[in-house]
Amino acid sequence: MSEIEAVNDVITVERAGPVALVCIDNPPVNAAGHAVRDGLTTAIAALEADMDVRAIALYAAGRTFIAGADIREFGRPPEDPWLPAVCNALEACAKPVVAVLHGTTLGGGLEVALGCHYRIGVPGLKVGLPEVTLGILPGAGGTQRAPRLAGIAFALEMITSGRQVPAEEALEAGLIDEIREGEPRDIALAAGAEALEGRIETRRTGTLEVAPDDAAIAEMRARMARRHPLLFSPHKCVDAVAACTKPIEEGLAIERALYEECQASPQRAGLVHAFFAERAVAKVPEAAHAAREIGRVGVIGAGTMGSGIATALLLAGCPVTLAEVNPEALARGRGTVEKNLAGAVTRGKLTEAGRDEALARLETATDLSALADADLVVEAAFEEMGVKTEIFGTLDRVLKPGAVMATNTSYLDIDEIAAATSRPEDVLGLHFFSPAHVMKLLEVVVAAKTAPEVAATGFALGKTLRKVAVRSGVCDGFIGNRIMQHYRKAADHMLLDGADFDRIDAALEAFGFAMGPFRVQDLAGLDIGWTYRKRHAATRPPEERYVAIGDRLCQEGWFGRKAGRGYYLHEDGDTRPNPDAQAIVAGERARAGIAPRSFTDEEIVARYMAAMIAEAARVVEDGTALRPIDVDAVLLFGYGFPRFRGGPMHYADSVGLPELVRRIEGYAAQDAHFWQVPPLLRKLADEDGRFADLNS
Ligand code: T1G
Repeated sequence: MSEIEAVNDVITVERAGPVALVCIDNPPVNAAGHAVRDGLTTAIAALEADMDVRAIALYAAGRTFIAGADIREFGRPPEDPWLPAVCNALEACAKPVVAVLHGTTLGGGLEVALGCHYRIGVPGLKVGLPEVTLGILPGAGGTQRAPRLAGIAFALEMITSGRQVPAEEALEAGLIDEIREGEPRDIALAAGAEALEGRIETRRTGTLEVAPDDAAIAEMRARMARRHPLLFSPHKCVDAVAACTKPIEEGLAIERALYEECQASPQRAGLVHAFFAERAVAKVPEAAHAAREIGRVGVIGAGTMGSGIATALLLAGCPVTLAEVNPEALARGRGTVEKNLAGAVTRGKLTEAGRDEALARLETATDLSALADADLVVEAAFEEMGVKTEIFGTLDRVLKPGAVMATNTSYLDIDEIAAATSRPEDVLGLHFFSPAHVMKLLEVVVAAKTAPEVAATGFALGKTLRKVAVRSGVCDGFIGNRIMQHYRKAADHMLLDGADFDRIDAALEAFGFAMGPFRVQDLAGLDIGWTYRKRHAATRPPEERYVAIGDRLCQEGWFGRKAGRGYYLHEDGDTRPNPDAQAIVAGERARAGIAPRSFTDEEIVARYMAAMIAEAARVVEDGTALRPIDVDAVLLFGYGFPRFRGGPMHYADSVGLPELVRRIEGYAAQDAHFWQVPPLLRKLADEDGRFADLNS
């Protein structure tokens, strides 16, 4: 007869004769928050003292064993007992302790398991130490115990990459001792008995010898210096693992000191903010509505964007009909999809069989009537209102009732597109980013008449595609491109005033952006911005300062990488500033009567960020974005914003809002039209508030 006793709300102990089963039940992911740590500590102490208990087995309820420390507790004063103490108590326990792992046993969860004396994985288990992705390092013994089981080289790779290791690989590496089919509780019960009978070989990880491997450590130090020159924690991870050849107590003390340095770093705050941003964006008013069923998806337009969207859908398992009126363009589009899928195979993201299945799900058509059975259609045709309204008019006649009609427009008014149909409630924007099968961001643009369940369907599709879907209202450019247009102007102003484009790019890349604004434009094609500027020429306020350098480059046909030249020359994979572009810059400065002045890197970053934050504040203020954290997600996942800085709104909070107001007012002395303090920013600054206050 077994009896179950609750230690607290999240930990229970079940006694089955001499075996005690400790169950962790803290949904959704059994994070090791205070209650889990406290309950485990109490349970272990009680079981150790209980003469009737001779073996202990840990397992968890729900979808996973402990998925790590409770990240929400970061930045607050730690509450006893700490996780390292829990792991040490498990390891020191005089009775054999077995852990049964399932789901995603990550971070502190794996560290708890490493403190136990034997580990069994359920098929499908993944283990990992992803702390580095949060700007920290495994701080509950992971850097000391993982190398004792799996060797220094393996532990280094796992800890510095943060990757999830499948059960089979974990077994081969020695991180777990066996893989066993069954329910975690049943396995725990059986394994507890086997442990006390000596049928499985339990041992304390901390007592194991670790073979020194100075070469692996030196190699990883060099790799981290190359790959992550701006990041803090990857280097500390290597330092911590390097201490594992010392006696365990000494190594643990070094790990702890390094861990605390990481916890105190602003990068940790930025990376944790990014983690929550990725998840917060799903919390939208429409989430309460049931999404419509999506089977076949139609994609209209077989250009780069349409083919990329079709690829993303195929990779996610959706059947796709790619429609394009021009047969040659359609054939090229199919070729692009095939090339994209082949690339996924080369990168190891897709098997050859998976590629064949994906291609079998693809149909093509030159007539929109082929979309009659589609449940959702994404239009990615030419970016012109007349083209879009004609297509939507046709879709209105062809599509079955209840089909969702999405446009991938980047700038056009979706209310106007929706008005071309008799069912505007079924219309929304799904704004993908190029390359659509790679970029994580998806803006779900909810128009004035979009039905809530249609918006919910957009989010459901985002989830299927494993994208970060962010809700945006309708405006020129939606969240991302609207903010981008503004900070690019700030970059153009600096360029005209004397900061060279390569200097601006370099300063922003040193700040952490994946690419500076001029390099990005060369990559995307300078003609995109040109088209946009031409469309807005008629409505541009006369007092707006206009920089025509990009237009001049386009007039020469220098559209960037695809043309071999733009701001930069692109030759054989090599890029260097285009001297002709530099001459155009010099000519425009002279034409405007500007004596070029010098900018420090700091000033370049400060102005660029102030422009970004100002427009972002307006986007929040006018309701285009639901919350500041949505803006952060857009810039992080679609615009190469440095993840360790958390996004522009998080960064603004870290600079201090009164300081930002002062900066913008200072810049306004030269250009009062461009530099205006958004009322929301001023209000928060006056009230000593932060953008983060608006996130909940
Ligand atoms: N702490 C707090 N909340 C967490 C959490 C965590 N560790 N992990 C997930 N959540 C929340 C998440 O915010 C979401 O909440 C819900 O759980 C479901 O998550 C000492 C210090 C486990 C693979 O980094 O990678 O241990 O949005 O939507 O897709 O060395 O969550 O519903 O309100 O992501 O099924 C190391 C982080 C911590 C793992 C599940 N561990 N989590 O993915 O669900 S540091 C991690 C994940 C540490 C020690 C150190 C994933 C998942 P809400 P979800 P999912």
